[in-house]
Amino acid sequence: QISLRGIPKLENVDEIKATFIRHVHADLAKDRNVATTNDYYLALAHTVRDHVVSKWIRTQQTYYNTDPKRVYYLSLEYYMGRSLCNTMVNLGIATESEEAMYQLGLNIEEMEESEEDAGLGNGGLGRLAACFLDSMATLNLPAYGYGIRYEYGIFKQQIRDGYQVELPDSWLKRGNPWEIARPEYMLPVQFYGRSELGPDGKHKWVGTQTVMALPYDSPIPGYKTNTVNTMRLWSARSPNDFDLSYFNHGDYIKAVIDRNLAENISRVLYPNDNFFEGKELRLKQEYFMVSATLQDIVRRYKAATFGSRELSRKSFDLFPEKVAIQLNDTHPSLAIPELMRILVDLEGCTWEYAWKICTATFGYTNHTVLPEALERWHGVALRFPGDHDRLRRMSLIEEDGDKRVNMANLSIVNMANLSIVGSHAINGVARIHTEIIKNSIFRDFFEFTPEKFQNKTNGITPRRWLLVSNAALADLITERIGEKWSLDLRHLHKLEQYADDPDLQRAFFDVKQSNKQRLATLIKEQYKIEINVDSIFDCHVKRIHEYKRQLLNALHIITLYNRIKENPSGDFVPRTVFIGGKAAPGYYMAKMIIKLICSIAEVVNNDPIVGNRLKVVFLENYRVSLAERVIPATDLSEQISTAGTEASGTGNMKFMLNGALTIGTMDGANVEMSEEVGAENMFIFGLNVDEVEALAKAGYDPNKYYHANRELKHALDQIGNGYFSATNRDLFVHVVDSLLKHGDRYMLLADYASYVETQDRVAVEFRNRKLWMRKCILNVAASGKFSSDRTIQEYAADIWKAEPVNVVL
Ligand code: 26R
Repeated sequence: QISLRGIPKLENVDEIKATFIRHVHADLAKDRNVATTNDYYLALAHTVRDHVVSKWIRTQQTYYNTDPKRVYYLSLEYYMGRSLCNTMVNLGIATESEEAMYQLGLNIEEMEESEEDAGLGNGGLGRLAACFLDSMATLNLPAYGYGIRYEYGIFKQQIRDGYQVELPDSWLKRGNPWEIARPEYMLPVQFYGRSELGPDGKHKWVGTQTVMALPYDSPIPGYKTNTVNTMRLWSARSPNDFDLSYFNHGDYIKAVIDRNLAENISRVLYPNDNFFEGKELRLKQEYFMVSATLQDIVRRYKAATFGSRELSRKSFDLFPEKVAIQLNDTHPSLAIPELMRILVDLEGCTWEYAWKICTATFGYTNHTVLPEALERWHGVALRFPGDHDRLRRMSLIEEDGDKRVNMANLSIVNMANLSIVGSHAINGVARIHTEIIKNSIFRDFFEFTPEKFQNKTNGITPRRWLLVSNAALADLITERIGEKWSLDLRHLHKLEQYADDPDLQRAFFDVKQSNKQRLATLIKEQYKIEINVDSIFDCHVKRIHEYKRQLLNALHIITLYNRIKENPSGDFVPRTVFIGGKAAPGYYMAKMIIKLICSIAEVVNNDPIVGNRLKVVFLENYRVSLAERVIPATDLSEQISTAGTEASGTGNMKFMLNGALTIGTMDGANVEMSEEVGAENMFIFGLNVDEVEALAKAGYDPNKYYHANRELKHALDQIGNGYFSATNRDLFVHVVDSLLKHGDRYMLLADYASYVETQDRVAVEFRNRKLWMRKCILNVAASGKFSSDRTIQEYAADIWKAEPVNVVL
């Protein structure tokens, strides 16, 4: 059996065993009678970490000695998931470790399951940052990821009585073996205060409150390379003199207790996805991260010795040649005014010179076009939260007289506009998305500086999303086409020639079937639901949002259910619909959609007439580690956002790489996927962007579709009249109203008929196993474009102008 994870070398296995046992004893002070699975996980993590550190140190030395242009990725989110298996795979010690644990009589999979997800992200944007770190290291780019070490990541979702309940994610409670605190590099961050003109004519920022930023470093090992980069996350710490007034007044206990106030800054990730909430604490998080990071970047720039005879650089002329900073959406874009402040107020540069340096340094990536997601910081709202009267009195447009603009309150900062003017490159994340930002939301800026705008279609790392999560498929591919694909995913094209090969089709089918079996077992254990592994595994997993149209999926489920009820002996292709995702805690409609799906599941799954022909599963607490189980087991990937709303999507790519077929709209990266694989090998449906626009312009009336389509009307009536909520018949009235009475903003009704028709084709084609497997293979073969290695190469060449650095051990 050829395995990309490598053939175990016996001396390495012995070494791993010895180191592992030493860690159980020395770090955990336990023997085999008392050690828990988590202890074993920690011991193995430390063993693997031992293998990383020499490469890590060597990489950082090399960067210091060769002083290359460095890339800084700034993000408020990193959705990393688990590190153990990923680190072993990237270091090439996965098989050895497995063998070592096996020889010790331990179950490595169980140990891996003991690791908490690092859930420091909401969804797409945070997971993209994690994939980019993997690709930057694999491509040997001298790169750093900077962010916040939230004590609590994205909340843990529980479903109680069909409703989402949020619980805190205390992911650090049992320690984090992948981080190292670096108190020696702690930095001060200033808040509040005012600007004063000193006698030297310089402006000084005085009367501030200080919060300390304590860095925690985690290694980011590249795949099949010596490069190990650093992710540096800041944790807020109170300075020793935090509340001097209390110390001075002798209230020592109160002073110590209040240290918490400063440390709240890095307490918790804001769980909003695509919804801007102007909270002061969030703005503090953004500034905290940016200020600490820029101090670090400037320090590193100044300390460089290579290529400059100065021991410490004093001129900033070379700054843009040595530093590229990428802003992951607008969240870190206070970096622009902060670098201006550093250069002008602290370093004595002129405004014009500083501005040149800034624009040459920054790049900005936009990840959404939804207007409610755009960050707009309101000066007054910020200082007086909730004081609506004050806001009205101070509003920009004075209500009386001749409606003059009140200049004193021109204090709304549109962070996207700031990011655009302060950067030399602005990019969208899929071709269609880039066209939309150029033609609509950023049109004025595009007309002003068209040369700044670029497209960088997203990608995913094939390490985590194939090698780690679907080793069986990875091995199968390698058996056929060799192993070059793992470093250059375009090599997958070589599979195309075998699309009709019955042996490969059978092998693909077997891998999928065993992945489905594994997921079914997990579901059985957790929810006591019996799943038919021969049914279509139809998966819709992503954050719950109206624009992602989980509700359209629900309408289809109801339609299938009604058809079975109307024709109980009919011939139906069995289907299991999996829907999973978190709703933002304050997003009422998203939470009601979860409740609706759970209510439909309750009815469908317990109806004896339905049997094993239709099952509905709401996957609780969908997250990176659960995605690694669900995606390899999927037959049909749901990517059904209203055309023009999903910037790119990256789940779509993960499913394609794992041999699922896609039902989707012409939105985001689906467009490019269909271009790569051919529209005939996907299930494309619904209105395209132009048609959505035209319909909106002509006046969209959802009721027209409601009255014209019997099955649609039936499904909506059932939701509205309590068919799925017998104990509270009005429960879902608001859900139906959002479609029929409040305009159906995302045009579900307009796309319903086309969606259902296309789902019917899916069912027919699924029965034709040869045809289905052929399409699966063609999809995998055509997924090479969607490697984040390709994406990162484009960023490096077109935006960062950064070169790889070879690390020699
Ligand atoms: C709180 C507010 C400021 C906020 C807005 C938006 C917080 C978080 C977001 C997340 C958005 C920007 C996001 O995740 N966008 C997704 O980015 C992915 C990576 O580019 C895309 O694939 C996906 O289509 C897009 O929705």
